[in-house]
Amino acid sequence: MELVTPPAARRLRPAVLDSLPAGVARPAYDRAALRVGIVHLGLGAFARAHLAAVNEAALHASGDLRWGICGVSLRQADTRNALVPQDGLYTLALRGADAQGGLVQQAAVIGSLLESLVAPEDPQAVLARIAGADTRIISVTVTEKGYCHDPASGRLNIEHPDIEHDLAQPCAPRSTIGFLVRGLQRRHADGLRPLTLMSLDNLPSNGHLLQGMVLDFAERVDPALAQWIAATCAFPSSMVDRIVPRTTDEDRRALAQALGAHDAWPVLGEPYLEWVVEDRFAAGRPDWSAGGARFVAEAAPFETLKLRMVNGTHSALAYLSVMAGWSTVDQAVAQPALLAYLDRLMRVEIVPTLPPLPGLDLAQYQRRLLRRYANPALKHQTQQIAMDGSQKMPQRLLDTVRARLAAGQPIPGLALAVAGWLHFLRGKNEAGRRYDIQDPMAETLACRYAQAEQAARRVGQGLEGTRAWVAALTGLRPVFGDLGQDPRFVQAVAGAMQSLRSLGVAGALAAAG
Ligand code: CS2
Repeated sequence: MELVTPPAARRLRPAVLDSLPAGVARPAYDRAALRVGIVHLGLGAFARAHLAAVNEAALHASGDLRWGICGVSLRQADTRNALVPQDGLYTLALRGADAQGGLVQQAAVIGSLLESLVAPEDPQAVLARIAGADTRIISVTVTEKGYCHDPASGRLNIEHPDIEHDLAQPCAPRSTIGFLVRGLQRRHADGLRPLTLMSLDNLPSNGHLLQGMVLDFAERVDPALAQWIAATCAFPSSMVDRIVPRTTDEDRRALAQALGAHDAWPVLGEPYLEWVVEDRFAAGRPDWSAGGARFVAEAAPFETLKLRMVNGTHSALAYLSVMAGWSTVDQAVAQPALLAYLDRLMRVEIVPTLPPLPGLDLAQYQRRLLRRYANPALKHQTQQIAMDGSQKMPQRLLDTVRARLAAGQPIPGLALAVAGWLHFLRGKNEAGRRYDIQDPMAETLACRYAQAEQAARRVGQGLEGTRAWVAALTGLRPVFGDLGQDPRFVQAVAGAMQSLRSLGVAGALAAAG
């Protein structure tokens, strides 16, 4: 991302806060007295538009200044480089549209990010923060691939090069799990109190998943450490929901106009926000309910709802749209055939697989979701959602497929979504425009794709050839588990694939209706 360099005098920073336009919210608590109580791994746009925003509301409501955030970037220095001259301040702009389609924007300067670290530059500083006496919560948004796990089974992939490295090298970890366990190891050795490790990523039972991986790694380092973690640290699961598109230079320019100050690293999001989190914390927590969080005993039903309805349809629409050349989500859902497909996919195929959530009106949830997708102010790129499919498919679409097949139910819409992903893997859209497959398993996928082409050539054209092609790709166990061995699945995906190939995306969607 190109950094727009502003005239230094008008850069967003504490000294300009008083001169911002009246409608822009800003920190009203004593920022100088704020202490780091939360270490956040994965300082991307999502965490800054979600956790930090909710935390900001809690700081305002409670005045409890133990809960400042130290943000850690696991790879790049760009966020830290942009935020240091701003003393950690940045703008969150929530964007929607009025009835006429005009932009409606609510901007707030967030102040709870006290420190930004770049892990590869200074892993010791990160470990020291995790092992800090005041640290009570470690939160994590490193995206699906950041866990170095096997997506189908949810278990730590101990052959991952970063995990191998971190098991061998205690002092300078590279992976999220390595940092967590090595940091906890120090806390344990120093006799410090246990803390809470909280995943905010789009993974099913994200707390349990994180706990399983941390314990697996810790067990290999020192069984006594693993025992201490298991007995004393908390791993609440949570469901998080807010659409946060990648910020563009155009967004930065527009925001500079609105603020009268230049923010080099703002975040944009939709006004909608949900956070349902299990109320199991080992060393206290802020009262995030002030910012809209809901504390529950069991988050799993909410996670399943969100992963299948929101993320499942997001991925389905992303692959089909990239192929068809619809570059943003609002543009995609303006296509009547795609909208009708998503409506049916949810109503007919996904909803019957959901666990009961008393009081939830699913028809209303679905209508609201489609309205969120239609938000014209977000310009959410379908290519952005299409990233990392190998890590996303299992919990977003394949678990739903499994649930339906187990109940003997048909899967035409889900099969079209899966076929959409496989089609997307060819690396060029229907107009012949090429794109890169951004996926941690890109090499494996490319190799499988070539094998699938070969397998299809051997069998010949037509549905038989397509079935062989689909069987070769869905035989990839780290993604599909044993689904690739289920002829009902392979058959349904092959049918959808035939339709995509012969009719194109628009034709296949029309035929599906
Ligand atoms: C999206 C999510 O990029 C993606 O894969 O599906 O980031 C989605 O926008 C959020 O989970 C919404 O809460």
